[in-house]
Amino acid sequence: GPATREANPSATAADRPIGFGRIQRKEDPRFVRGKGRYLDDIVLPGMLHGAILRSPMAHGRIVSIDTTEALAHPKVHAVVTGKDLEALNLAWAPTLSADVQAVLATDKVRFQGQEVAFVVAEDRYAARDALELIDVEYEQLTPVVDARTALAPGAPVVRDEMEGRTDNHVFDWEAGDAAATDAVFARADVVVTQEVVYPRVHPAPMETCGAIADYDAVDGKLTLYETTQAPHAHRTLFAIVAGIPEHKIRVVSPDIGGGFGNKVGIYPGYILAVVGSIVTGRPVKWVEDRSENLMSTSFARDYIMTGEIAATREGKILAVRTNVLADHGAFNATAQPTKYPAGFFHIFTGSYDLEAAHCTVTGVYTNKAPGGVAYACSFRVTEAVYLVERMVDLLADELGMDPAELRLRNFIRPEQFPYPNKTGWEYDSGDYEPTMRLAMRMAGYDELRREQAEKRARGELMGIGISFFTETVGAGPRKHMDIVGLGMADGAEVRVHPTGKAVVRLSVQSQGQGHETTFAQIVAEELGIPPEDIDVVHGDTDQTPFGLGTYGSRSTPVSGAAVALAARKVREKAKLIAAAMLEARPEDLEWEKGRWFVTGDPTQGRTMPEISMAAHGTIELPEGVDGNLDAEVTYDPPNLTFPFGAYICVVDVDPGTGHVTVRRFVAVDDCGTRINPMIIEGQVHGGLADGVGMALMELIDFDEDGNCLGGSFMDYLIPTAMEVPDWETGHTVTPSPHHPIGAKGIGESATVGSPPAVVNAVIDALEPYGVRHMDMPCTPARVWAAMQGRATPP
Ligand code: PCD
Repeated sequence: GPATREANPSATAADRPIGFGRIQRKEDPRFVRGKGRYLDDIVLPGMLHGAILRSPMAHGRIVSIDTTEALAHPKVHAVVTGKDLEALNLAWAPTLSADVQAVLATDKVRFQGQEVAFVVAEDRYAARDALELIDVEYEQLTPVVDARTALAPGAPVVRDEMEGRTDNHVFDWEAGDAAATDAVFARADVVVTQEVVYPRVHPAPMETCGAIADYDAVDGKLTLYETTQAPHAHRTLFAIVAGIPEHKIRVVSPDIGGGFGNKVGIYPGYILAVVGSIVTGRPVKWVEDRSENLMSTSFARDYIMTGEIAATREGKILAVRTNVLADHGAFNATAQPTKYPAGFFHIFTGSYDLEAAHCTVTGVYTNKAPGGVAYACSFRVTEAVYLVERMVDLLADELGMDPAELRLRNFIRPEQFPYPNKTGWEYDSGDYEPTMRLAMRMAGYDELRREQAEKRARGELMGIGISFFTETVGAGPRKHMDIVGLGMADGAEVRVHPTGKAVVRLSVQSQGQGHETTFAQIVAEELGIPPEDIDVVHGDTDQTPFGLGTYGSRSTPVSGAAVALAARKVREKAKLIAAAMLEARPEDLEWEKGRWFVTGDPTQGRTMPEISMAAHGTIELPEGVDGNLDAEVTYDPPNLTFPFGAYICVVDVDPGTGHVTVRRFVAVDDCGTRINPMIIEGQVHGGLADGVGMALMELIDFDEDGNCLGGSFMDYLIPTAMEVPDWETGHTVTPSPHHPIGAKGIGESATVGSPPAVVNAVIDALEPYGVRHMDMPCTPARVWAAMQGRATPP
């Protein structure tokens, strides 16, 4: 491979860094031994099992539900229907987007797979058997399947239960300056327009969603084990929805087998487990199966985008403009800050210095599953990056320019940061050209173009695709960003025990990305305590400070900052205690990792363990200093962080079958200060595989009756080691100026940045066939159709 490929040595104990660096993951000894404790590993005494009866059709009126036979099943303890929930005022629950969602359908079913009844039984098998004994009579209705026809006059109304509702309109939203953008477009030499579809996909984590509810009727306390990425937010919402006092709810998020945004929302199954436990007086476990996961929880994307890009003949990009039609399914349950119904889509100005930009987004209801989660994406950044990176490639094609050259000419320049873009963001820091040049060097870009020309002459189809992305992650300043009224800040608490070992408690939640290691490394870096001596506690609302949780790559930008600042508070307190111990003035002390010493006399110093023992010991503490070495911080970020990267993908397309092989993939990422390079590489590898999957294989599709065609891994294809190449990763480091340690997020960069690189490569390969654009996924059938000049098949 190329010389720039990053080595992957694991540090030995001797050279293990105290702080940032490549150390092995503290959580892996339990994971690689199969000793992780996931939701389904938890078995409580007397626990019952729940199963959900789901709608077989996309749209239908419920005529009657007969549960008599199911209730007569010897192992069944309870059967709950929408009518029962109505009596408890729980049939509908608020969503994260100020809409409501049916917990169990009462009037109509609005998507295939919707929750209709809940059975609680002795075991999982009996619960499933009893579902078949429930008799539901439906009157089938015409569904709204195509978002493009959802607003047509006379379209069936999905949400006819809402007072005065006569259409399927959810919201209109816009960003940027329409008039200024129109003016720039009017005087541009070149305008390129293209409809670009980001189809419906699904996060599909290895572990599906589930919950165990344990309601204690004696003390009124609810313990809820959940696969959740946001335990504290869930607890508050449960308190509000179920009317259980918040201090009587404990949410425990155990080890999580992948989240990818799928475990942000509160699903009917979670609420039903709670109802089941209250009704039966026993703990109730509910775990969805793969098809339930794919059909009913949290789809992502589903944006139909009409993009326009304006430029001069010489290749100066002037402006971008887009109209988006967003399919939100039957209930508006997307997760994003309240102010932004289209999430952070308005970062679609990309990495380019533009004169103007404008976007409008219209949301519609259809008879499909609700969700619209930020699947490996900071609230629609993925759609935005895909759109702009496709449009730039289309422009390059129109101008007859090399796509790398066009990007290099239009980047925001380093001296322009902090850069206010035309839709209201302030990019914190960036230096794009070196990142792009490194990727081109690693790929051997010019050599690749020569190889491509030779192959084309022989009739072989080779494509080179580029994407350069800028994300906005780490929501958010709380004055601008909230989710259902909860400001987007996060807490952290650091305690140093008398013997100098420490514990750090987090409000955020790992789903596999290694927080137990990296957050220990942040404390280690700040206090000089070895990471193995720092315990990271998360995933239990009784044990951790309040905060909004993990998604949108916000843990490092927000919680990571909270941890660094809490550790710095501890360090300052340690200074006062060390001064007392040394009989020196605090201002005469200097810090080196793990120790305060007297300026000019390094022999006069005290180490952290000495100081922590003294803090809890018998020496007289300075005025105002209490006897511990603890600190707590709730961090409100002043801005988001803006990671970026340059990706180059090389594909070969089989001219006989349309099959695409990703031969090489070069990814150069810049996430500012790097805490653990090994974990970062792992994050990038995972995201790249994810992106190849979306670009080539993954699709949640529907037939004209609204039947979901992606309800199993037989139909919803996700990539394996067979479909992905040996990744070639590199990095540059442009720290965030406002983050205490200069770190930006990395968790989603590769999923965001890679689909356009792959699709651009496929389209580049098809150039001899005159193909300008095709929509994802680039399956053999679709590539073949594009080669024949036919429209994309369904
Ligand atoms: N880091 C470092 N450095 C830097 C940054 C970062 O080191 N500079 C690291 C940290 O610390 C961690 C990781 O890395 O460990 C990541 O981070 P971030 O970026 O901050 O992120 P977070 O928040 O933590 O996480 C989250 C993400 C997301 S969001 C997603 S999708 C995905 C990712 O994460 N998911 C997952 N990754 C992962 N991995 C795994 N394994 N699993 C999972 O599930 Mo969403 O919104 O939810 O859709």
